[in-house]
Amino acid sequence: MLGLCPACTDDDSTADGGRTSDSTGSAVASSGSTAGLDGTSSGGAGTTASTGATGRDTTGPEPGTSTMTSSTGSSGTGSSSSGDASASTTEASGDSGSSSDDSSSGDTGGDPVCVDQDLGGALVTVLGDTSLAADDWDPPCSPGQGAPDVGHLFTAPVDGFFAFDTLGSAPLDTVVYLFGGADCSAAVIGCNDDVSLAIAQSRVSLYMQQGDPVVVMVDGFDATQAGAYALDIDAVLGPCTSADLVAPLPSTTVGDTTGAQDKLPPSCAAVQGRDVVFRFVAPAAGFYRIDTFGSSFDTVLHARSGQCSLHEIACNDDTAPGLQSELLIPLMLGEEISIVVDGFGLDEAGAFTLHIEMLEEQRLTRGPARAGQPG
Ligand SMILES: [Ca+2]
Ligand SMILES: [Ca+2]
Ligand SMILES: [Ca+2]
Ligand SMILES: [Ca+2]
Repeated sequence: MLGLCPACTDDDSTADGGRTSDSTGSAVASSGSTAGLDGTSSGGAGTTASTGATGRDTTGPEPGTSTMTSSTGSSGTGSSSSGDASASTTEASGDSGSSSDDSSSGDTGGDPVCVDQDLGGALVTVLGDTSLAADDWDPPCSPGQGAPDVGHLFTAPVDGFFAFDTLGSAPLDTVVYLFGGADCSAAVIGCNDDVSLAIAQSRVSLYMQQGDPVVVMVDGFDATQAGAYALDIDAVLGPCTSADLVAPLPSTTVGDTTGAQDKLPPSCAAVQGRDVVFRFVAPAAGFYRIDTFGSSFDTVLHARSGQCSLHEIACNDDTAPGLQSELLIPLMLGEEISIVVDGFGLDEAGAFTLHIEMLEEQRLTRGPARAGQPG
């Protein structure tokens, strides 16, 4: 979509749907997919991949693999134990309940099971075991296939950032991915294999609005990876942005990410990093330069359309000569974006300086068209 984002694809495999699922790979939406569930925005990721094929396991001896819409039938089978809102630990799917259903159905060619467990809006740690489940889905961000997987339906109890991680699942090498709807016919909107080079567990975070559903799939890296897992659901409740950046431009804003939480992942750098999110509304149509030059740490800058939507419009880790970051973005008059000042890893945090200026005022209707934007 937008140019001027040289680093965005460097590190794609760590943060983003890597489109590695074989023949049906077209289902993965193309934008930075570890993203927010903002129904109001024009974000491309959530809606473009409507085939429902994403993540569907096509390797097994499944008959009729072309009927991707079959997930409506399978979701919800034996899985409606909605948790309550208090944070706690819940024993999931262990022996009796849902996940044993799919172990009997999946391998023998039945419909793939999407939702093994309905968590409601509970911020819990789910303890489960993928070895009791079947291999129903393939992760779109890792090459591994053949591992059994367990799906969890989660519905945002309020607006906020939600993180889903399996960090407590060692030694299981997990992959976590999110279907952006109440069942697996929805597009995959986020996927992570490894949190870092040293950690084989996974974490995906996104902004959700109250009532937004998501299916959190816990999968293994490959066919050898099955066993006990801990899926932790955490939240930073509240609005998408912490402050507005307002004209006049150029503007300089100082802040500090030291005490901030990790809310949104960039597509072009480490999955985890403490961040501060600003709202910006373009005062005129033109090209804008946004940078963190002068900041005290290794920054990452990324921007989403609207209120922390799925649609990442730009991402940059380093712009020479240092480790700070720069974005160049064309914006329409009145266009709203969320600017994320992030760090390269959780240890990279501190005082930052954020500059915004408009480089060139233009009639963007005659310039490069923005995907998904009215012309
Ligand atoms: Ca699987
Ligand atoms: Ca992994
Ligand atoms: Ca972050
Ligand atoms: Ca950097």
